[in-house]
Amino acid sequence: MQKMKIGITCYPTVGGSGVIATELGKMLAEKGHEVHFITSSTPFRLSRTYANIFSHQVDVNTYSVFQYAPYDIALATKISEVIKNEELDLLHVHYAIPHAVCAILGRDMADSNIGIVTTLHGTDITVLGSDSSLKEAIRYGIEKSDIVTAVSDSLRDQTYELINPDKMIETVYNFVDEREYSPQDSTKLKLELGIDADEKVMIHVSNFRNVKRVQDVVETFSLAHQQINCKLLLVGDGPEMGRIIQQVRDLGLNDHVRFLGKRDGVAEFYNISDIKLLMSEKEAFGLVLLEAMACGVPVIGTNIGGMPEIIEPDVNGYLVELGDTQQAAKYAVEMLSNRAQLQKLRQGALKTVSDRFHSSKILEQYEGLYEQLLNRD
Ligand code: GMT
Repeated sequence: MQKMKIGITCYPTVGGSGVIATELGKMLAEKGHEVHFITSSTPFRLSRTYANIFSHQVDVNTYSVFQYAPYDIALATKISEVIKNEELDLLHVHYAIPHAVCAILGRDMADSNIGIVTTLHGTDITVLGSDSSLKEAIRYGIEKSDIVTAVSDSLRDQTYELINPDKMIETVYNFVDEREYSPQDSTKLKLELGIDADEKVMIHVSNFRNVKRVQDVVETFSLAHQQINCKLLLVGDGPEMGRIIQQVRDLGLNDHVRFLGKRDGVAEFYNISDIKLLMSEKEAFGLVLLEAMACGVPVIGTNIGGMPEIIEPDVNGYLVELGDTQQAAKYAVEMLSNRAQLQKLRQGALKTVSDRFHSSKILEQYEGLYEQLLNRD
């Protein structure tokens, strides 16, 4: 495998797309490639120092004439500078808007012909793709990229439906760093959270946006809790939090729900959990499902977006229709009250991650695409 100089642009501080981009950059660096992040700030997951990872920060001019600071122009300019100064071999941008368009402009400004890989992550298509002020720019970004990937077949198909681009889109799934997400004994943390060692735990991790339907998670927990002694961990924060706090209060569940806020390392919380709940109405992939499964936690998710590509019913969890909290609670009670079944699903979850979504496999897929670009005529 030839060593490459790879530029990566992503949203550095929020969301699954930034996590995937940063983890990918770290793994590429560990394989000996030189990685250049071109972002508005240092990616938050880039905690360790790597000799072959460089961070190029975009400075945005805030001159008073501008009603809106021209971030996109500044990003394109920085991309063009880095292409020239660092002699990049290729660019990999995550999230279509504005990153794909900025990469194309930056390449043009640098008078370069390096390849551009664009990865679509979800809301860049499923939410922004129906906005008439962005749709044509998204199509342009996709069509002018050299290679386009989507994080699930579902997102690929939705992109064709919504944007109708004349471009082949390849699926490359999400992955996790198995060194961080793996089964570990975290009983001490469980006791510190006031949960008995033998008490069952459900977990939900998200940015508490409307699409995550956290109210359905709480409703499912409430129904299951009527039949089985258990606790719910809510990790993350976002616009719906106030509503969720009120819902928990109204249901009289304050003593049984732990609000843990935004956390960097969530592996320990998965390691004290028995079931992961993700009841979203849109989810291109659901990276948090993989994080849970890699810790041996089976999942209950909605039959939407990329989730059916990950959740195999009765193997690593269960699927329910959107909003069907009765069925979700039924599955949860069955899982929590049948030790052998829960153990089988735990093993199934671990096997799914290592067989189908192992980081080494996904990394190879991306490297294969990069090589295609480097070796084209
Ligand atoms: O909405 C989010 O969850 C954040 C968003 C992002 O772009 O940062 O996540 C999307 O990308 C993740 C990584 O590829 C996927 O695992 C998520 O499913 C996807 N979110 C949605 O489609 C809602």
